[in-house]
Amino acid sequence: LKRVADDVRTIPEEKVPWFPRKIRDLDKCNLLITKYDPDMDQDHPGFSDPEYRKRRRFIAELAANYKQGEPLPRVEYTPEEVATWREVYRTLRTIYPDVQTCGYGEDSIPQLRKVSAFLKEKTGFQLRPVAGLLSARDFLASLAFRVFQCTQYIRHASAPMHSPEPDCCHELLGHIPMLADKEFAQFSQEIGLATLGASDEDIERLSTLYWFTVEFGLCKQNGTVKAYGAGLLSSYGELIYALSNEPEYKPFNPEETAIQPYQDQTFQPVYFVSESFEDAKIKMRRYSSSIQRPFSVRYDPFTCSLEVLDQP
Ligand code: TIH
Ligand code: FE2
Repeated sequence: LKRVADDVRTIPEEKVPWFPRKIRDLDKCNLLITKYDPDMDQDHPGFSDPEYRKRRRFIAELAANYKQGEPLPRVEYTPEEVATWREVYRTLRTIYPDVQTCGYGEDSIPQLRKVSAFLKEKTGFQLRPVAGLLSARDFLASLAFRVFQCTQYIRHASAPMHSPEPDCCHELLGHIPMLADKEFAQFSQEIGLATLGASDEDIERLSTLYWFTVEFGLCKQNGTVKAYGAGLLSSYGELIYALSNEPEYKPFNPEETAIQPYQDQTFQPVYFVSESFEDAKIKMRRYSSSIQRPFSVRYDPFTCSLEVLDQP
């Protein structure tokens, strides 16, 4: 009887793609996408700058060697890198409240170790270094563990106001302030949990939803449309554009948003506006629970691992 029962149990599980179950498994969530790699992409602002490319390889190496639980690597930024940061920071500072914590300053790029400790106290999120753009499946899976895979290199000095790929300006000025918010942290983790073991099609839809919320989301607050997406908060160029009334605006509705084509070379042609952040959260939760999986997952914060329960 036991054998029969075991066989029955293994059938549906075979079709489920592998996913991390313990926080240590995130060491295996490291599939990089070479899309905007400065070594591969001729349109990358750093493509014809051998010094920049060498530096990127050095910082990528730090991330590639990292294992979960180790202290985060420290990067001694060069004066040129600090100058790029200063330009981005100063421009954004004109529109944001002052952030005088964990090493942020005009002349200093904060170290991930300090920022991660700060986040951990605020919302339980922590950082791990990543060498570049990750596959959506691996990137989103880490959110289920309240781990944010964070780049540590900086954008090329020739294009400070918009970068086609994530860099530490984007992470530190776009994502970190949002991840320090409890509601937003919860929202992010829930997207991550929904992706675990999901089909490629569901991953595609969930990463599109992530794109139009966490990265490029707009929402109303006291009747005014505001940006909360990290891709807007870190790009002065796109932020101004997104709030200019020039692009198209659509109401956030997960079924529709999930299938909206998007591109990452330049500004978005369309943005999705939520009635409130709370509303986005409720709608997203409803959408996630409609995804069919032969099991359900619950994150256990005491053991930093997942409880996987068979669906009755
Ligand atoms: N375009 C953003 C910036 O310039 O800060 C970075 C990115 C966000 C999402 C994808 S790339
Ligand atoms: Fe991002």
